[in-house]
Amino acid sequence: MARPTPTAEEVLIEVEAAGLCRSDLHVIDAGPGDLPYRVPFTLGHEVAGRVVRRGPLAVGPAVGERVVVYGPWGCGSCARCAAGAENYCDRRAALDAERVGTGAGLGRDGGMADLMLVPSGRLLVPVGDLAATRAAPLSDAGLTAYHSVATVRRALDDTPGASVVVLGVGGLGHLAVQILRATTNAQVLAVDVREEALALADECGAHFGTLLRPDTAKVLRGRTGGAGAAAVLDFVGSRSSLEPAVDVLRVDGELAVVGSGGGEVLVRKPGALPPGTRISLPFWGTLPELAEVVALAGEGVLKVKVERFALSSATEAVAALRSGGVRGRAVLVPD
Ligand code: FEH
Ligand code: ZN
Ligand code: ZN
Repeated sequence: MARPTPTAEEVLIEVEAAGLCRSDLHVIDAGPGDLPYRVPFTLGHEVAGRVVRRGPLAVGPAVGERVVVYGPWGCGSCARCAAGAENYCDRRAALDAERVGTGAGLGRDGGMADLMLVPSGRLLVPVGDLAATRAAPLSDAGLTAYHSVATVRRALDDTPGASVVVLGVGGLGHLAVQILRATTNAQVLAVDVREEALALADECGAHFGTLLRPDTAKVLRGRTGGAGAAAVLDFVGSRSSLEPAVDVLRVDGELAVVGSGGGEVLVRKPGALPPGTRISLPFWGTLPELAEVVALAGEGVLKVKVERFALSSATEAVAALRSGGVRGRAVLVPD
């Protein structure tokens, strides 16, 4: 591959690791015109690497520094982007209409490659000597989990003896369990369809884990003394996960639908949702939050469970993720 030359603010990264996400599967499976992206482009929106060359106007980490790439690339100048919340760029719709892509590996060439151009050094967070395979997942799985916890934090902090349910203990869920244990006093209740995922939840500090069954909401409510969960983080977002999510919610609780499983929640009064329910659809996270996630990992508080694949085995990794056979996060490493 010819070595791209960074211009203006651009920075060239030598990729050391790129995580594989369920959103990559959505991109791979999308039909023509389904996504606001021009094709072809290289996937990989969860990237760690080393700065190897900077454009003449580049800011941020110097050549030689090891970094993770903040993946949601907004307009860079609206109020949200200026505050480091490019995940919620106010010009997203306009950018999508121009088909300029959502970010690294999402309409723009990403990190499933040896080299990757980043539009600006403002999108890079130094990772010190964190191993690349454990750093890369922080930029998406870790950041999204952290932002999701931040979204429901008020319900957890305002409710003495609060319980929080984590639905789906995969690449994001296992990190959410660790973040909840490290940053809240809530009782963490984990749910998954795989025994090995519940074992991972236990390793990550969950107080209780149960397989998804018809009576899951009743089982979980029983662990809360009958009050229900002050917050539910649904990293699956399917019909089968959202049903127990709604049924286990406490009055005045918070439901964060993080997974893109295509499930639906009927918002109606009167209806199944308890009074006071707040629903959010957290997306990725902010640049300041990414720095906080990297700091937690650097302190040894956040440990990513990784399944490593050579970049040349990317199709094997995709198949493993599709079949539910990945424990933790799949990470691709250039050959
Ligand atoms: C990225 C692009 C579009 C939808 C969802 C995502 C997430 O994987 C980012 O965390
Ligand atoms: Zn992702
Ligand atoms: Zn913007």
